[in-house]
Amino acid sequence: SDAPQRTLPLHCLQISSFTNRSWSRTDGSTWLGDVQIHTWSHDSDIIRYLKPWAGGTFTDQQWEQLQHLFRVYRSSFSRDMQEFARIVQADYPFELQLFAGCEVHPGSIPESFIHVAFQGSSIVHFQGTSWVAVPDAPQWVGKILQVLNHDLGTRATVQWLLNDTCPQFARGVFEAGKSELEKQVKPEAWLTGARTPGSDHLLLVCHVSGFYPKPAWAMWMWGGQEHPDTQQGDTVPNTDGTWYLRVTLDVAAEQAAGLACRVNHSSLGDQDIILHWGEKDLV
Ligand code: J81
Repeated sequence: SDAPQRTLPLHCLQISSFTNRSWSRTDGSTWLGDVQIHTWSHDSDIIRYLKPWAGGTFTDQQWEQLQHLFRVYRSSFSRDMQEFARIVQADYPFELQLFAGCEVHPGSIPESFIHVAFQGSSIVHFQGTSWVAVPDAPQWVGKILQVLNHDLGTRATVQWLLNDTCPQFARGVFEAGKSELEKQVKPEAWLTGARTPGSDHLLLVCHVSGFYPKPAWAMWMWGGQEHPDTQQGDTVPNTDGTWYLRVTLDVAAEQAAGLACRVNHSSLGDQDIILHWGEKDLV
């Protein structure tokens, strides 16, 4: 169909820890939106699928070619970074993080990127056809850029990975995993409350758990109005790929009666969950 094709960003994370001149480890993962699809451990020669559809629409041969490229890359990376560390006299231990990926927007060109961080701060990224330093990068980064940009073969490969491989792979893997990625899982919700020691206040907690996708809304309600003192928690992952959220409210004990928690999520349509506070919820 001609309908705009929705996709999700494809992200690759690499963490490389350099302990001393002769020892380092590199671990990697790939994500489609908030779903992890690959893991690549330091002690493994292969990039492992975490989902049966993690190969997307690539053929076995295409995937084997990529695996080979990344195996060469991983060992070259460790060697080259040790050499750079020697050139700029970096102190050990140090940590390098690579964040790379692409997002395919319907009807416009894909956006791809690679960012490199040293000791947690961004230093270098790939732009157009070459490596460039971030504006506030330390002075020594200049020396390394000269060497990096001298390697035309790697620059060509990076452009190919960013401009062709990544968008093609992202589209394919989204297509292959579509039913799982677009699943809707309803939340469960429950209330707990505890007396705040040394006062006549209650801390009420509305728990919302097991939902997918991530966006969810929960609020303490009083007389049909959103209670302005509601404290929003962060939405955090459960271990099974679903999400958990809680909202809390600190109230005087005598005001607790009549409070309710209201929950909305895409899986519920307009059937919000409404839970009324009661003494039974005290723990
Ligand atoms: C302490 C210093 C911190 C500095 C941080 C700098 C960030 C560096 C980012 N660069 C890289 O990640 C590339 C590292 C590997 C690269 O340098 C090459 O060694 C490697 C092998 O290249 C050689 O063989 C290639 C064919 O296999 C070509 O012939 C090339 O010309 C030749 O030099 N390059 C690759 O493996 C290419 C794939 C790169 C994929 C990068 C993804 C991030």
